Amino acid sequence: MVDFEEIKKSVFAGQVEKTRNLAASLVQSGTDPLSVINDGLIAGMNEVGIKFKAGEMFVPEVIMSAKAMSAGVEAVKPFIKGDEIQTPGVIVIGTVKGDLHDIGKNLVCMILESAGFKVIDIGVDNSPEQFIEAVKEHQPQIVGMSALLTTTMPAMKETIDAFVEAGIRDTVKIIVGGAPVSRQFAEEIGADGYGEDAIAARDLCIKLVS
Ligand code: B12
Repeated sequence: MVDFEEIKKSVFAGQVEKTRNLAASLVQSGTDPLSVINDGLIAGMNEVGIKFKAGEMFVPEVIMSAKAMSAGVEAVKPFIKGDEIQTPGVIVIGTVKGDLHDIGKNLVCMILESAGFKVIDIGVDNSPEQFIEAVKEHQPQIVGMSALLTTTMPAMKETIDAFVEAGIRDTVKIIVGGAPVSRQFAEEIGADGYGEDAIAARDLCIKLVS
């Protein structure tokens, strides 16, 4: 049983180099890289979320924790092997209008790439028009939208409505995710799928393209 306490603490404390080194040494000693991400790095970030919500942690500290988490993910990335099965597919993914939270989206991108998908990451704060432009340019099979704020969740529906309006809704599968998003919400707004985490997102995309 691997002890993830130390790496969780270093994410929580925003220790960038320490987190990078701990993540590297865990994978080098044979720990599953996805477990380092989920049980170590994300688990540490979840603690940050709790303290942030309680007003016991502030934005600069949260940003340091986010940086520590990203450094850990970078260290682990080379150890994530592509899936044996070829899963060809293009996905355009971004956060919706008004939402700057990109840590989760970046993780989803990384896991999808490791599964063989071509990922077009359009970044944060995308208007429906920007999603539509990206679809026209890259012709993906899947579009992924991420939202971390309850106030930006409606932008997901607005984007889907804009796809209908632009006549491109049926050309793509639309998937949504982010902490406040649920399967029920995804169904309500007419999305084709919901993924609760990066692994679920990968499995969903494989299912949608096969
Ligand atoms: C880090 C963070 C920030 C950082 C963001 C840095 C960055 N580059 O992303 C900073 C400090 C900038 C920030 C700012 C703000 N934040 Co903030 N933030 C967080 C925090 C602590 C962690 C989010 C995170 O990265 N989680 C870790 C990742 C790995 O998880 P995840 O994003 O959920 O992603 C996973 C899944 O959801 C899924 N997924 C994600 N996207 C997608 C997409 C698809 C298609 C699929 C299938 C799956 C999927 O897979 C991911 C990987 O497993 C959360 C608390 C929390 N616990 O969520 C608050 C939180 C989201 N923030 C919050 C708030 C209020 C804000 C601010 C408004 C604060 C302020 N007053 O300024 C601003 C808004 C900025 C903006 N316009 O977007 C609130 C939102 C409350 C609400 N109900 O809407 C939260 C919940 C904190 C709280 N409890 O109050 N924040």
